[in-house]
Amino acid sequence: MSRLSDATLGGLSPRIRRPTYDRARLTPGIVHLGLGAFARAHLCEYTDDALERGFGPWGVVGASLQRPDQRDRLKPQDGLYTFLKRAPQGPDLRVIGAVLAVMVAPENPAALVARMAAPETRIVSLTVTEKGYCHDPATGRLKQDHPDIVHDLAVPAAPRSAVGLLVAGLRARKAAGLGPFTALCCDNLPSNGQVLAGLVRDFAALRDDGLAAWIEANGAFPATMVDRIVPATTEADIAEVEGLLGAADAAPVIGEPFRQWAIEDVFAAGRPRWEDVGAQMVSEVAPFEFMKLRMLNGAHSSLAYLGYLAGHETVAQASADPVLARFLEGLWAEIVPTVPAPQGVSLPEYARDLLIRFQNPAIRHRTWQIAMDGSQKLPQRLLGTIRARLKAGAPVDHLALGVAAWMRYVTGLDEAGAAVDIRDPLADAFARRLAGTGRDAAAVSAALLGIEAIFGADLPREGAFTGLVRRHLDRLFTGGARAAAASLA
Ligand code: CS2
Repeated sequence: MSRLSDATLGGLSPRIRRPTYDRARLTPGIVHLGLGAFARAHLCEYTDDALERGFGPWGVVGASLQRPDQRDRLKPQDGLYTFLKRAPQGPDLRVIGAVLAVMVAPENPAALVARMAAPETRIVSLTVTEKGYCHDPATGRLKQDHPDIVHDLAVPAAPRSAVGLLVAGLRARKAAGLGPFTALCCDNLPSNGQVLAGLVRDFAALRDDGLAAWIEANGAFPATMVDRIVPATTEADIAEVEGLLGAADAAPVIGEPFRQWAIEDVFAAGRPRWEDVGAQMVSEVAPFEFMKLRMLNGAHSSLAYLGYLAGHETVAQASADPVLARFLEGLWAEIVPTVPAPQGVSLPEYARDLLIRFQNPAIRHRTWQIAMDGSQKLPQRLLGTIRARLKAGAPVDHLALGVAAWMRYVTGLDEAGAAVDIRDPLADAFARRLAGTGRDAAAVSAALLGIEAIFGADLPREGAFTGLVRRHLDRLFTGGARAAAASLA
């Protein structure tokens, strides 16, 4: 079987959609940090669509900040890869051509900085996940003692962190007399543009104020809301794509048909016409972001912990469990009053559509995958909503069960007594704090509520909330996740 590449593209079945623009003429205008599955199924697909509608200098150079795998898979394919959309009625395949090359930051950080500083680079976009910003999730501020930040301040020519790389790229542009690129955050953080601007400013100021002031005056950090469910690609997906494509592809991405992208229209040096292909260019991203982070991601995380504990491997299975589906309805009823509806959107309809997306039987999104990095996700997904509800004197029963399920999960044993593979930058802190607490709901909840980077200084003092978390946790320990969820109905 031949491998997908520029040379073999013409030999694919004519039924398979592929770039109609001339890839040989495509030049790099976007550097994307963190070229994982999500970016390739989202920003890169929108950009591919935009290139088809109106060709322009918007090729994507991806950068991996850690491992070389993605480059190793995509290089023999000239950056081409398949996007397999999984709808309940069947799969749909296309080849995406927007990615020109992939760089591996640790192999040659200077080359990546030079690429960001090249005159033709107009946008540096990011999907580095929540923990990739080296910030304190409760406050959104730079963690100056984060090992990568400490390193990047000591060795500024060879940055490791996304923020260190952005600042090095901006510094090189200033030195060359160029204007800045737009830094486009595409991660699920609240006020993501503003947060990234603050992190870049704080880091730049730690080195020299001139640069921070230049960035402040000239830089652009649009806020965005990104949405598409993109589970990790599996070996079975790779084999299926090969059969459908008639060529080998080591790097396909899998996703749902739905996609959404709301972007604050403040760019420093131009952008593709993403609005021609479905992106929403808006002046205010906040309503979209609240809706998505609180309703989609808040429900996703709560369902991931409860579902995992209840023995459901995927979101589709968990959300088809009648007890957990009812829990989701109750959870959304608590969230909706805290969300200002974006213009023209009905939040109850949005919730109904979310349930249908979660239940898409063709998408195998593992509860374990979503359960990862809870310490970085809980603040914007559940805790902000809880604060808003408490302030309004409104009940938080379902939201608090989501938090308690996370606590139950990070105790490290599932309901059958098997070890849970906990992936979280704070995993060591959990283990330290939980030592000796056993299945004592009061001790476990007190130990975890004391993590200020997650809960802030305020939430542990909210008796109504902490009491509920403790009672839910007790039910989770004694009766399990389904019984705890059923007790809310
Ligand atoms: C998920 C998200 O992994 C997770 O934590 O909640 O990645 C989710 O699938 C996307 O945000 C959907 O847009």
